[in-house]
Amino acid sequence: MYDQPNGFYGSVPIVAGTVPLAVGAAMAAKMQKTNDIGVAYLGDGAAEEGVVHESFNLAKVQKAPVLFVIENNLFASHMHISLRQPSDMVSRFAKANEIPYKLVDGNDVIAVAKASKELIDNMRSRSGPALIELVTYRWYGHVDWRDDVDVGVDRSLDDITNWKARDPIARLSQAMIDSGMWSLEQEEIIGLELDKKIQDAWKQAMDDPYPSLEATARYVYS
Ligand SMILES: Cc1ncc(C[n+]2csc(CCOP(=O)(O)OP(=O)(O)O)c2C)c(N)n1
Ligand SMILES: [Mg+2]
Repeated sequence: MYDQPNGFYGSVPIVAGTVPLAVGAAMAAKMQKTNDIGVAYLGDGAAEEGVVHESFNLAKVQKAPVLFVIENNLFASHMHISLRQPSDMVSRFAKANEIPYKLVDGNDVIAVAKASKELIDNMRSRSGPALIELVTYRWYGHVDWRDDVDVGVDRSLDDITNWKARDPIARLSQAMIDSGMWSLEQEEIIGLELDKKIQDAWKQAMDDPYPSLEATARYVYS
């Protein structure tokens, strides 16, 4: 997927493949003297790809205004980070490249917003990359909606239960209710609206006919 007018330079199935694209976007913004920045979202598994380290290095030496957002959910496919890396802290690679970074509770929406804003404000004033590591947890298997599905995932039910208690959406909602910005009734209404949207989309997907044979090649060749 790609949406240039909205500044979305692509999502691809190749893990880490979009990280250098974000550095390129940041370089373009810098050369064109816009106030834009590049943002790359990647996982703890993606941080094991060579191109990510080349991207960190290039962004640093070129002072590219790019924010690397690492969603460290402790798993890559079905393997826990302890089986793959000598440390569970991915932001150590920022240190290695002398890139300013923050390590944040990734299940705390407000903390993530505050830390990101600080890094981005600094980035805009002095240029150059920054990195934010969001510590979170993969609830589900790699390719399914159940949490016990991936062969090889060896984790305790306690872990999943404890992490589910830190659900970022529930925590944000509770914080908003506590501060009087939001109510349980409003949450219920939104929940019902979303349920209906999902049910309608599901029904349409199940009821619509399959695409025609010609449609498969449309937009593939020009
Ligand atoms: C270059 C490449 N190698 C392997 C894969 C298969 N693969 C898909 S997702 C994934 C794990 C990614 O883990 P992480 O970056 O931590 O992302 P998460 O799914 O945990 O958010 C792998 C190995 C791939 N898509 N691309
Ligand atoms: Mg991961």
